Order: sequence, then structure tokens, then C-alpha cells
Amino acid sequence: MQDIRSGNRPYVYIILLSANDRDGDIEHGFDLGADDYLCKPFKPFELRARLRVGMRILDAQKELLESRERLACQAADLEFQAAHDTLTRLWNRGGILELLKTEFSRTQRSGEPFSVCLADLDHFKRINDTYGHLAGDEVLHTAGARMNDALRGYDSLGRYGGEEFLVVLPGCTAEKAMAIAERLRRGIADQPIVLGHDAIHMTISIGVSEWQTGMEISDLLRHADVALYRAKDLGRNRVELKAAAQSSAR
Ligand code: GH3
Ligand code: MG
Ligand code: MG
Repeated sequence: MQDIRSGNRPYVYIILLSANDRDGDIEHGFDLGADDYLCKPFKPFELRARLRVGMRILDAQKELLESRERLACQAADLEFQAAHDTLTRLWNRGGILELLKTEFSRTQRSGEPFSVCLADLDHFKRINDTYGHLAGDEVLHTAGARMNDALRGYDSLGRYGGEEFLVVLPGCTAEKAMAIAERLRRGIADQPIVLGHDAIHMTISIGVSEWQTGMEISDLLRHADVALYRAKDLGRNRVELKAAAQSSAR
């Protein structure tokens, strides 16, 4: 009986049928894991009645397990929703900042390089003004998906604000981060976003910053923001690195 009860198998309802009807035998049967006990000779109606009880118990247990599974799914859904953006399905601002914090402290322990990018769609307001807000939403969704596709598995992308994205790049030097940012930029600029009959040409500007000893998260983000503003100032559709001469102009 222990074998039947062991492991992760569905519950088996056990009715012991025995010729031993002394109190000690019955108690021993229950101790071994039986759910019910019938002594020989048994009356068929009694066995049927006891089987119905067993069915009721198994049905109730199945319902309980199903509702536990439903609750676990709902909890996982809620957890996902709390940290993700409904429009792009990417991390939301809170989610990506949390992830940044985790990666940041890991970097401080390991001493590995670490970079971030701030990316902002260029002249996005015009998209809303020309094609409407819903079309703007679709462009945002497509742009987010394209950037996500262009990243490595251990990089993370979040929607940082309206049409602004934050990319967390663990293990990346500024040079590597610039190359990834350039790939993201090309992913948007090289292929128009098609909405119905319209082919919308989008571009994105990206600011990159690399963690240096002594820098806090706020410094890292501020540097990326400064670089992003420089990319905008220098004509958009380009990648800029804070406090370095590297840039990739179009
Ligand atoms: P720049 O190149 O300087 O970044 O210009 P821009 O037009 O992209 O920037 P600006 O800050 O002037 O406008 C951003 C626009 O993004 C305005 C806002 O309505 C739009 N936006 C922000 N969030 C959403 C959104 O969720 N959906 C849509 N459709 N538009 C959004
Ligand atoms: Mg913009
Ligand atoms: Mg913006």
C-alpha cells in the first residue's frame, strides 16, 4: 500500500477487503493507508455504497486540485501583469528597473562589465498625428518586438516610458553595447512598419552608458539619457555613448 501512496501519482482510494475482522487488524489496515475497510463476507450493496463514498471523496479532491491549479495560474498571471506592459508585452518601467537593480548588484559583486541603453522613437508624435493613436500603439508594439528579437537571451528590454525603452546588457562593455544598440537601430530603420496600406518609416535614437567603478544606478541612467539627448541633437536615427568619442552616425 505504501507503494500506491508514494510518488506524485493521483490519489487512489483504497478499500480493504479482509477476513480479519479483529479491532487490531482493522486499525492496522487504516494505519497502512486504507481509506475504508470491509470484512468478508461482504454485502454487495454495502460495497457499492462505500464505493460511492469513495467517488464523492475523489471528485471533491479533483475539484480542489483544479481550483488550486487555477489559483496558481491566476497568481502567475497577476505577477506577469504587475511587471509587464500590456501594449508591448515587454517589462514595464517597474519591472525593468527591478531587473536593472538585480543585475547591477550582481555586476558589483562579480566586477564584470555592464551597460544600458535608452532608446527613444524619433518623431513619434507625428505617427499619432498622421495615422491616429491606435496606429501609434501598433507601431510601438512592432518596434518593441523587433528590438526584443534583436537581443541576446540574457539581455532585457523594457518599456521605460511612452515611446522610450530601456535595455539592460549584463556582461557588456561599452563597445559591445554600442554594437547591440546599432543592431537595434537598424532593426527599426531598415524595414518600414506596415500598417494596412501604409508603410511607416520609423527611426530610433539610442544612448549608451557603461558602468564604471563608483557609479550608482541613477548615474548609469543619467549617462544613457545624456547620450540619448546627444543622439537627438545630432540628427536622430543614431547611437551615442556618454563621455566617449564613439558614435555611429547615419
Ligand atoms: P523625439 O524625436 O524628440 O523623441 O520626438 P517625439 O515626437 O518622439 O517625442 P515627443 O515627446 O514630442 O512625443 C512623444 C509622443 O509619444 C507623444 C505621445 O502622445 C506619444 N505616446 C506616448 N505613449 C504612447 C502610447 O502608449 N501610444 C501612442 N499611440 N502614443 C504614445
Ligand atoms: Mg520620441
Ligand atoms: Mg520620448
